[in-house]
Amino acid sequence: MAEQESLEFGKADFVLMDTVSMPEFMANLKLRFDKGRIYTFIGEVVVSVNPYKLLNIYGRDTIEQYKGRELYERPPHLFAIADAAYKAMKRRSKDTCIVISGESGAGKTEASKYIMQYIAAITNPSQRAEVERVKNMLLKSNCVLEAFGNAKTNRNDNSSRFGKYMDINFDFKGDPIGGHINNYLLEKSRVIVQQPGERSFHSFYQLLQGGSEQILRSLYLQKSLSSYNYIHVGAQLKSSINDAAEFKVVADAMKVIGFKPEEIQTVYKILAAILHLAIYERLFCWIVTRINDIIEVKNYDTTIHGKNTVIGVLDIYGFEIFDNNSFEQFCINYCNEKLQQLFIQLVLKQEQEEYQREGIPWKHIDYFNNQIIVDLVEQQHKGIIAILDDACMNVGKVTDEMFLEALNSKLAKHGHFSSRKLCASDKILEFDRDFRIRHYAGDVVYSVIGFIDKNKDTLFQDFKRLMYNSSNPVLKNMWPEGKLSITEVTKRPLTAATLFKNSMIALVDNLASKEPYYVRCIKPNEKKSPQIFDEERCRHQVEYLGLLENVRVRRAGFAFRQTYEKFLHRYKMISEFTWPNHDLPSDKEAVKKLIEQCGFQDDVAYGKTKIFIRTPRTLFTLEELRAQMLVRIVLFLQKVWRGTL
Ligand code: AOV
Ligand code: MG
Repeated sequence: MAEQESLEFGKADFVLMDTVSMPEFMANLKLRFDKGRIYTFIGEVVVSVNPYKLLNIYGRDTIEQYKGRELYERPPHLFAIADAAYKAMKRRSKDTCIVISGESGAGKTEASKYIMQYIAAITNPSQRAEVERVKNMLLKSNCVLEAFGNAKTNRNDNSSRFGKYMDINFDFKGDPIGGHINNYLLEKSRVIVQQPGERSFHSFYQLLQGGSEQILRSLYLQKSLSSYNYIHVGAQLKSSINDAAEFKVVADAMKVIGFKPEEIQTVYKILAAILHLAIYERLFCWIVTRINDIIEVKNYDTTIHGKNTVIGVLDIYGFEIFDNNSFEQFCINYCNEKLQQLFIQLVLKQEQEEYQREGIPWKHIDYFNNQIIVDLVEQQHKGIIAILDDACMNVGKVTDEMFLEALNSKLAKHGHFSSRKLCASDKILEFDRDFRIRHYAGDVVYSVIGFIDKNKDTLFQDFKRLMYNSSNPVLKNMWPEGKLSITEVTKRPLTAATLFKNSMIALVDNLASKEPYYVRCIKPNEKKSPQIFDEERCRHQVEYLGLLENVRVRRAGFAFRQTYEKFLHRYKMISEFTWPNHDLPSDKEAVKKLIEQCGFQDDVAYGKTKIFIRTPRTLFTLEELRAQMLVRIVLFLQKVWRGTL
């Protein structure tokens, strides 16, 4: 258990609660928030409440207190989890990952930055210049990506509008030697449309407000924000202008004036470019690719230097509900369902299944399994994405409303799906333009408007070719498919939703292949206030994050397990019954003998193939005993060698 701070700060680990109940959980969470203790453990999971104020708990002195210490030796902190992931990676050559989840504005991005700062601070003790350079680049990449990928929303002034998974590669010494960033679906529609009170990506404002006169002049830009529609949210004016008719009038006028047909074509292409905003996303992906080119590990020879291991840090857009939810919110919330499913799989499900398999007495702990919602979205042929793709595949004009009808006819009976119908007696008159998903974190109503277009995400091949043929090498680089021939491009590209789904499945597979550490972030209120602990909002998050179930599984469970064979391999020198070899009937019996000799029998359970240890302290003591024995063995061998024995 975590080192106990003074009791006035509440319990540092929820596992220590007197009774596992929601009121007690909430009382502890609130007490700690009020006292500025924003982190609390559930075993190895860190629960974090956004303080909405700067706390003096991330400085060099705090880093020193966590460096190299065991998770439970210090009060709960992000640094404890970062150190645990780092140690696991270094000691056991394990790839690890830190998964940070929580709704929009809960503090994920800030947490990911503190974790990276910690890792940077504790590595490279010998100050190798090359490692310092790599660390600096990894830290700096955050700020570039935030400028281009974050924006003010109504939920968060610095909301991530893309998902980010960053691998940090370490050499055999445990020093960072490079990294790789995967980015997920940027909310590009924000460039043209923002909801009231929201902004476009930070980069636009930064350029206009911060760019020198000279730079702005060279780009034909004015400093005044109000000059640019996309970033100046004006009143939506109703007008009687007939755009379609005007289009023809203007085209004719251009011809008359003497514009060549190809020039007019180019004007339209450029207009299309701006409308499609292909470009902003391309720019963003290009920036990520450029960063990756620079930070990727080069010339690492594993035969000379040993294994190169990885710590992954996942900071993705949090679950969100706006007044108006569209395709992007659908993807973002689906992504959060996938991460919740991973947490359930790894923390709640597999853990309990293992106890059952090993024959450890276990009373099943119930929890809500959101797999049903994941299936609703991603199931082949039947899920929402499949139905959307079907609609997009249809030749002929398919409208968003037709897609909604298809959803309704196929999913009407699904417990987590509904769509409002306007009915007169038994007859359906028309569908409203939205559908509702009962997500694990709450109900969200999505407007279908734009789903088809955003999913198709078509860009004309002519346009791609135009960009590819640009004399500007950067532009050319952003549009590599422009070089494809007509025959090569006739293949139908995957839709945006399917690409996103595939990237989510790959992400989850990747995370599941590593040793995961979790940070579960909670947003204390909707007002961004450091004072308010909105009990209802917090309880809701504790509920849907499954934190109480997490405590229950953890409390009844065991912190550590290992096969008898491996356990003996590591600790057999502790007991004369097992060192150097045992003559007991089985490894299991030998482990029992060793444990009893150390007096830990009340803290362990013996499974069919594995020993289970309840508290980490027992493990630490075993480690200490092992270290003492190793010293004695070495001294003994030295004496033998010197002939002084
Ligand atoms: P998010 O990443 O979870 O939301 P952020 O990490 O951007 O949320 O946090 C939102 C804001 O809360 C930050 O800009 C800070 O003002 C404040 N904050 C968060 N954590 C801390 C902390 N540890 N100390 C002080 N202030 C903090 V989103 O990206 O919207 O899902 O898509
Ligand atoms: Mg964020």
